[in-house]
Formats: sequence, structure tokens, C-alpha cells
Amino acid sequence: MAPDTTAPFVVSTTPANNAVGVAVNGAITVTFSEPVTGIDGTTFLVSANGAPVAGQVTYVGRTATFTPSSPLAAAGTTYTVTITTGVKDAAGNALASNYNWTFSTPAAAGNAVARAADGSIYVVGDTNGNLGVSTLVNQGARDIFLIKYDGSGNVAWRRLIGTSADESAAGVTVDASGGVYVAGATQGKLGDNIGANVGKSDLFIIKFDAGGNRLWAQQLGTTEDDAATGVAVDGNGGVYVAGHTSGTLAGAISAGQRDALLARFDASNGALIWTRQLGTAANDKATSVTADGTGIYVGGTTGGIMPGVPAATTYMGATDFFVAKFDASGNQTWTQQMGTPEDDILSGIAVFSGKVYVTGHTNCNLAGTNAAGDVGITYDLFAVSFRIGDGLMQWKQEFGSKGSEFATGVAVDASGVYVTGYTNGNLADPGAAMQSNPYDAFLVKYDLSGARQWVQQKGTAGSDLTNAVAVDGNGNTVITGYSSEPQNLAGSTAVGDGVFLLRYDGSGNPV
Ligand SMILES: [Ca+2]
Ligand SMILES: [Ca+2]
Ligand SMILES: [Ca+2]
Ligand SMILES: [Ca+2]
Repeated sequence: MAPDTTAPFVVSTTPANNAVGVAVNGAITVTFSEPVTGIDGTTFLVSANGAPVAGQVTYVGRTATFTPSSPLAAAGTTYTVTITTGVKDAAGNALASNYNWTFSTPAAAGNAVARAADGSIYVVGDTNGNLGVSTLVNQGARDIFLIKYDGSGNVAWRRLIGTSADESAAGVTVDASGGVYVAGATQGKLGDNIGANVGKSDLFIIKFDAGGNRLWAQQLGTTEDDAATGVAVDGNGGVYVAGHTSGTLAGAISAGQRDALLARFDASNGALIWTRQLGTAANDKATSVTADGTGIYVGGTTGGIMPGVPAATTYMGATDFFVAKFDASGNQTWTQQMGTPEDDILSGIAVFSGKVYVTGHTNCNLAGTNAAGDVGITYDLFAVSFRIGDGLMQWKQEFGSKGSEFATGVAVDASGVYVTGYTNGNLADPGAAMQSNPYDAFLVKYDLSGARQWVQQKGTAGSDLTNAVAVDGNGNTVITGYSSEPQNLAGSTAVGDGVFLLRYDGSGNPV
């Protein structure tokens, strides 16, 4: 018999090359013309905008599967997959050349939501489209949107803002006078204060009045990537943007790699008052910010020991989280850090009546035992409360199912603490087997002492991913995100391009 000299080749992939709108919970597969060897994490590579994606590779028959460690990013991220020539057939023939393909995730998401004192609701997000509204013009690539709803859920106005480059929205807040602040990142120039983009992505903040008129726009950045992740007002004329920078802000010192940042702007005219850059030699970022009359509270993640933590604090491993309080002058009042040997990722922060509340997710035992019992693999949500005066922890809770829970936001009022996110388990029956459906949206209520009150889980046969929650002071909540089947998401307001809005009363009933 003649020796086998035929190189193996790729027969098919999922997602297909150039696929768009790929569900973020999906696995990536490649099928070969014949059985192969050497297919593993070193020969099956996935990257997002050039950054490696973590995951596990399994191989059965002629098909290899890459399962990402966490869901793919929504909002139009492009992924590149490479199968290298390290893959060989049984006779030792290598793949003739590296095989590459690309795909991208959905083009839109609601990323943040805020409720004004008059009951109106503001939603921000980003889209590659125009929300299906012919009067809105996309300037190119991804733009940000801002929509105002009245208290009855009717659209008051919509804005689509951007440049020919990519924009992303991360935060929205409303001040007592009805001023609306939107923050995010742009690869172009959105700010009125600069002549051109400083380099790569810069952060921006834009103020609108309650009628949707743009009042001012500021852009801040370095020659490296900079982004805002949240925005908050203090009630005293200060507006604050949290985020991260891979460069060095003017007047600051980089601690190494990516650092967290906090910047104060004058709410009346947008003037930059001060910036703070803080971090460790590893990767750090602020993921959220809130404020009250006594301070500004920044939550984020770190790969080291954040400056300002109590002396006994240790870095536990992988990603830990931190909460830092600043005063209006930019002085760091206190900082707390928590974690486990695995991932502990803070995603939301809220303050109410002397306590600050954070949420996120952990794939370890942060507050109790990982619900699925598989440390390092599946995630639970967490909620932790700290005292605002000195940062002393008040309580911590971990909650999950046999699947993974990814918490994305928290809101609090006198009625309780509301945590939102998405799960591929069943939070109403946490011991049940992991569902075969993609992710569902969830909303979990705790009382102010950390006792769990109720759980709402809602989804379609597709992906339903919640990114943010807001509460109105009377326990009425609203959540926003992305659904691949918004028309099938019961009770939702379809915003356009897959963005949804769901409202609940304080008892968890849909309204
Ligand atoms: Ca754009
Ligand atoms: Ca930049
Ligand atoms: Ca750093
Ligand atoms: Ca950790």
C-alpha cells in the first residue's frame, strides 16, 4: 500500500467564515478531512481584536471544539480563529498551511441604564446599525445610542452619536437638574476639547439636557487604549468617569500594563478638574463608579495588590477585585480588595444610605461554596457590601446554579439590592442540570442586610444577555441588554437591533 502523503485539510467550521451576529455563548468547532493529532490549545487559537481568548479544546472523531472560558463579547467584536500546521494526520502529514477564519458577535447591545427622578428612563448602548429607525444615521462602524423613555415606556427621543470609527458606550447617569451624561470609548474624535483622537481608543463623556440637546463633549486619552466604563454625579457639580488606560495619563505615573483611572469633570461646562491613575504592575481596571454626597466609589479588577489597601491584604490569584473611595478633591480615602485563587470579577457598584454594594462573578468560593462544585470552571454571582465611612465589609453573598452566572450590574434603593446578569443554569432551581439553552437574563433581589428575596429569570431559545439595571427609589427596576430573539422575549420593549428593555416592580413582577 502506498504511504499516506495527503495532508489533512479543514472541511467545515462553526461559526462559518465571516459569520455575523454569532451568539456569544457558542462553541467554536472545526472538522477535518481525516482524524488528526496535535489539536489543542497551542494549535487551535482564538483571538478577539488581537488579544488571545482563553478556552478549552476537546477533540472527538474528526471535530475539535474550542469552548471559551467565558462568553464571547457582545456588541460587534470580531474574532479570528487559527488552526496551525502543528495539526497532523495519523501518518504525520501536517496541515498544508495555517487555516484562518473570522466571525463577529451581535452588532448591538444596551450597555447601561439610568432612571431620572421624574420616572423617565435613559438607555445607552452601541450598534453597527441604526436601531431600525430611518431618521437615525450611523456615522460608520459602531456608534453609540442614547434613548429617553417617559415613565410609561414611550420613546421621548433618540440620539445616535459617532464617527466613522468605532464607538462604544459604557455608562449613563442623570443629575438632579435632568442633565444626562454618557461615557464610553471612541477610536475617532468625539470631544470638543481636542483636535484629533490622541491614539487608539480614547474615553469620552458627553452631556445632554433632558430634551436631548448636546451641551458639551470631552475626550481624554493617551497614545494607547483608554476607555470609560462608568459615569456618576455627586450632586455637588462634579461628574466622574471611571475606566482604564494602557498608557500614562498627563501628570500621572503608570504602575505597569493597564491601570484603573478616575477623572473628575465640571458638570456645568465639562472642564477636566483632575485625573487619577492607579494600579499595580499587572493588569488593572475600574469597571464601575458611583457617588454620593460624601465620596466617589470605584470598583474594579486587579492582578496585584492595589495601592491603599490595608496592610494585611493579600493578592489571592488570577483576577481579584477592589473597591476604592475618593473624596471630591481626588484623595483616596480607603481601598479594599478581595478575591480567591481564581477569577473574581467586579462588574457593578451602587451606594445607598451609608453602604456601598458591589456585584460580580467568581469561579471559586468567594462567599460560600461554588454552586456547581467545579472551581475554576463555572461562575457564581456575588454581592458584597461595605461601610462607606471606613470600607469595613458588612456582608458577602455568593449564589449560583449548575451553570454559570455572570453578574453585570447592581442597583440599590430603600427596598433592596438588585443584581442583574445572565445565566445558562436555572436560578429558580439551582440544583437542576445546566440548561441546553443559551444564556437567560436574571434579576436577583437581596434585602439591605444581604438576605435573598426573589429571583427572576427570563429568556428565549436564543441568547438573552443583560448588561445593566437601574431602580427608581420605589423598587421599580429596569434592565437592558441584548437578545438574539427580542421578539420572543415576553414583556420586553424592543429597542431595535436586538436591544431589549424589561421592567419589574419591587416584588419582581414584570410591568
Ligand atoms: Ca462610529
Ligand atoms: Ca488613546
Ligand atoms: Ca497596572
Ligand atoms: Ca482571584
